[in-house]
Amino acid sequence: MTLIGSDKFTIVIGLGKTGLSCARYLSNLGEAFGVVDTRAEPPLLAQFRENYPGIPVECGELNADSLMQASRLIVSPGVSRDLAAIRQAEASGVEVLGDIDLFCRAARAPIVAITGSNAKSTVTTLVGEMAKCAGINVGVGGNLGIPVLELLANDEQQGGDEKELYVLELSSFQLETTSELRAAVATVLNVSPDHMDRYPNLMAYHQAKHRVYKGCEKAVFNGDDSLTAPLIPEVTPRAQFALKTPDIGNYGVITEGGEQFLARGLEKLLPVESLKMPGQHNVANALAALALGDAVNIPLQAMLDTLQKFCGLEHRCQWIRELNGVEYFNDSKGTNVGATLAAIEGFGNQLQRKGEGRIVLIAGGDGKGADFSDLKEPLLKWGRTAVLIGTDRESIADVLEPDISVLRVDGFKDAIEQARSAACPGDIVLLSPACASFDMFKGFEDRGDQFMAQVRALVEIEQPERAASEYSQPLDKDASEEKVSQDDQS
Ligand code: UMA
Ligand code: ADP
Repeated sequence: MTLIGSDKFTIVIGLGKTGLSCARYLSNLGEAFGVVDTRAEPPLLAQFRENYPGIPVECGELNADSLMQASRLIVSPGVSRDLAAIRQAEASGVEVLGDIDLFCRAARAPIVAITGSNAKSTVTTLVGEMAKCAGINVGVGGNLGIPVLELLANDEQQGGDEKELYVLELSSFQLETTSELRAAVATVLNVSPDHMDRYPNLMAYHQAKHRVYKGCEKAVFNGDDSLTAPLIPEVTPRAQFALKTPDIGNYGVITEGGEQFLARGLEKLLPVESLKMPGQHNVANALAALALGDAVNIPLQAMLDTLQKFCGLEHRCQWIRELNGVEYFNDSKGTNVGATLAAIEGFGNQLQRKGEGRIVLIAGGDGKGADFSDLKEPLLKWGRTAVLIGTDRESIADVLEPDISVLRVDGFKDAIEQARSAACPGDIVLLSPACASFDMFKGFEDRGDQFMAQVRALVEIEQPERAASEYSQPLDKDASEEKVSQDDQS
């Protein structure tokens, strides 16, 4: 890359959404910059050249000599800062940061910073909706989809529409390059293995997540997950949320007269029953949102009103339809084992209360180096069969067979057909892949949209003559000891 005569030159690494937002930001500030991308033909290259005709672009393997000419590198989340060329540039004194730090240097409103292996988007959206409901001018973005610098586009940079609060979903990838967050309140919602193709071990992933707490004014963490507890100075105020009776200052669930309530200390806030989001994991999410909202003074009534309206996001345990006595759910955003476990356990408990029905799970895709063995126990307890697709279907089959019935399929349409044939009245067909989607789809939304469209297109078939009870195994306390086999599906 040929440099313009300047001692302050930024190289943006990555020509995706984040790279483009950085380009727009730097270009508006009139700063000298160039862009590199490790791919020979990054998809946004043509758009970039059209928008920024004079800006140098270098595609293909990163060149340490080029990077060392810069005064700073802004690394996109999809690129590991551990790449040799980046490390070499850093060692030679080049500053390395990400778009989040760039944002933090410019943002003037308090930041709610949210990370975790699962529930980030749900909790980020909830807190954003709570703030909106209270009439607060809030910017919501980050890993959720809108690059953070885009949130500045209308205010700090251009002098209008000043935000009063930012609510940011931050991934471990983004946090790797973030040092200056200093959030008004920060949280790690939960930690379970994910992205094991990027990190050498769980500890490295955990450490990246915990960068969210750096310099925070207050911390919120999950009392049911010790891996989320912040390692920060004792003087920093902190609150816990957990699915148990809370202590003073913490958030939890109080059971009274057989009814459950969301609670803050001894104060009952809202019957759990009035939440629209399904499943116990969403009770935890509601408590986390309340704790975060309180930390930045969102009025309580606005938070409670929001909790009673918010139905959850698309592709997260989303109900699609009922057909021949079988309910279909889309949990395409279940892209890691932790998320799929939450879905199986949530629906399994529901079936158990009902006293009939099992789960037909459609799973598989790009496993990102995950260990799938934790899926076995809940599937033994609540599963009928697992229909497996995608690149890593064998790795999943390896941990389930022979105790759990497994059907391997090639196409998605076939997977839905097989799941439909395997399901009995009272069952749930659940797409919760425990894997990323990129081996077969454009993304989790594409996978979920295709699933919903194909499920909606299924036509009712004549009910088999035998009674539902002949098909469904009752779910009782000993169900965990039952072995589900092919024999169960006559
Ligand atoms: N890539 C290269 N070479 C490059 C640059 C990128 O091969 O030089 C590849 C990456 O490996 C990745 C893809 O291109 O496969 C996109 O990477 P990117 O950094 O350009 O991504 P953006 O388009 O900027 O989108 C990123 C987040 N993507 C990733 O972290 C991979 C988006 O989160 C986020 O919404 C967006 O910034 C705005 O903040 C997506 C995601 O999948 C939804 N996140 C992961 C997750 O949720 O599990 C962390
Ligand atoms: P993220 O942004 O962290 O991926 P989402 O809110 O998009 O989080 O949810 C991702 C997946 O995690 C979905 O499958 C959802 O059903 C599941 N999920 C949501 N909340 C929780 C939770 N508290 N614990 C475990 N899984 C959860």
